[in-house]
Amino acid sequence: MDLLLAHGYFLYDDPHELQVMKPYPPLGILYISSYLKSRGFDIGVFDSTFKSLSDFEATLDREKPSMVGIYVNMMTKRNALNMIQLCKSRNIYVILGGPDPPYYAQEYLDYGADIVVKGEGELTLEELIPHLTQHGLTQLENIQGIVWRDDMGNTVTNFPRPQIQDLSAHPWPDREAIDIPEYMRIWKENHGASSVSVIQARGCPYTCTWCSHSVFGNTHRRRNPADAADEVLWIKETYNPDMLWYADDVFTINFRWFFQYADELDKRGVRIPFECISRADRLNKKVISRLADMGCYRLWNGSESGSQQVLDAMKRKVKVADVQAKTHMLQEAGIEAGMFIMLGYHGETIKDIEDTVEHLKICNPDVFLTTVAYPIKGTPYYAEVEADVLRSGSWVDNADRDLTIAGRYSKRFYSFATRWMVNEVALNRANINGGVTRKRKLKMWANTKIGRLGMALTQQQRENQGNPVHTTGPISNVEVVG
Ligand code: B12
Ligand code: SF4
Repeated sequence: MDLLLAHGYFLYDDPHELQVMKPYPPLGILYISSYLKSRGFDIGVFDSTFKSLSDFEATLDREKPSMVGIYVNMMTKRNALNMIQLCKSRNIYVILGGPDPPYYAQEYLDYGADIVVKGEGELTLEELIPHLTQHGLTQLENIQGIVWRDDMGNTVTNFPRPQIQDLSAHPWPDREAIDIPEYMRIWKENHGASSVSVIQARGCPYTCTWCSHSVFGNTHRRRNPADAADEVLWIKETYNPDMLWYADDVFTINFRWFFQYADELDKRGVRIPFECISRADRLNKKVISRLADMGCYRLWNGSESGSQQVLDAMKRKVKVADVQAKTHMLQEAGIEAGMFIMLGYHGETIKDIEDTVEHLKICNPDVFLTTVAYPIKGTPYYAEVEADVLRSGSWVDNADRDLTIAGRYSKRFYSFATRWMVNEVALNRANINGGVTRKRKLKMWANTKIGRLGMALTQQQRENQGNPVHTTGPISNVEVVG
């Protein structure tokens, strides 16, 4: 085997993911696998999703790869660090890729990784594998897109690698290397319908300050619509899932492409219900109606805040009123409206949170998820709050999602704010849509009061203590389903 590709998402070890139970395979390593196989390499894939760290260890001992490539994002970092150690204790070269390593290359190299790849992995690994086989970790200076250590122990960042020009010239992700039916089974068992993911474009040119662009930069490249539709036809013929999940950052970003793609699906007679993400400004009546024809049953809109001031500070480039209008338009077309809400962004006031609650009540989404803002290294948001970023413990022990910011409201404050928001919106929804018992409504009402009271008390505590350094941190995502 030339290379074993792996990732560190262990579903059964993650209590939060076990509650959600919506696993998708890591498309990045599957793209890399199919490309490298098409170039004649012998590639293995360790899909950690349904496995454990000891399964990984056993795979290393059985397959004895000379190189292991690991996908790392901030959520899987801790597991990836353990995997690095297991590889290094067996003298295996470790190459890292994905969104987290580029801005922490030094730290990952210190931890034992041999090479960090920035950006897309396909072309870099195609060059790196034969190089490592022939020259080991020497003479790496001409390989674009990597960070490595020279003989003197200096960290060297090579020139970036140009991005893949024609995504459709590359093979589809290597789904056959992993157990897609098991993903579908888990979905069906937990949600009544099986789902398969697909991605038709890479990168997003928008500027939301907290969003990580560490892999694709600010570029946007689309696959050709016929090739994209062929893959979906193949998915239907091979797996016949009940649903699709488009992992694209903004699925309807380019209207011309979107309508051509919809036509290509029609030509092939493919209509699989799907879920996707977009933005209010990339939706209109015609797009929404076509989405509905195509089988879109839920569209997620990164709404983030009901305060225009906060949205502008985030450089989100959307208007609150537009989000409200498009949410209603989606629902009128029979598409469920999902919303992502972010609390605790830099400069957000209580009035902004109140505006967000009002905004949610006006939108009346079918489902919304909340997150407390956290700064991801490499983003403009991180740069803005960097001086106040607090890390409890060492880099090894926590990820960017655990970072806290001095001077913010406390974690408890946001926990109460979320309680208030979720129940206030649910109560409003119950009043509009009906079908909720009086007892249940009373409970929601009580929770709105507890939430608001908690906010006031935690705020008061902060003021009584002379506004000392308080920190925010992540709270679990809350889902409200109508
Ligand atoms: C779809 C998606 C999800 C989905 C499903 C995830 C899945 N398994 O498919 C859901 C909604 C569940 C999700 C959840 C979250 N996500 Co998400 N997600 C994405 C999204 C939009 C697409 C992922 C994808 O399929 N990309 C397509 C493939 C082709 O790209 P890729 O994976 O990056 O792979 C390429 C390179 O990275 C590289 N590469 C990859 N692996 C390797 C390995 C080696 C060895 C090498 C050399 C190279 C290499 O080559 C690949 C091909 O060119 C990305 C953004 C994006 N556009 O990538 C965010 C993204 C990965 N998510 C992100 C975040 C923050 C989250 C959450 C934490 C959000 C939250 N608040 O809860 C959760 C965490 C969930 C978890 N447990 O991991 C961040 C990660 C930031 C970071 N620094 O880690 C991203 C980058 C979004 C962003 N722009 O900020 N996510
Ligand atoms: S949050 Fe969405 S729209 Fe904004 S930059 Fe990121 S991917 Fe693009």
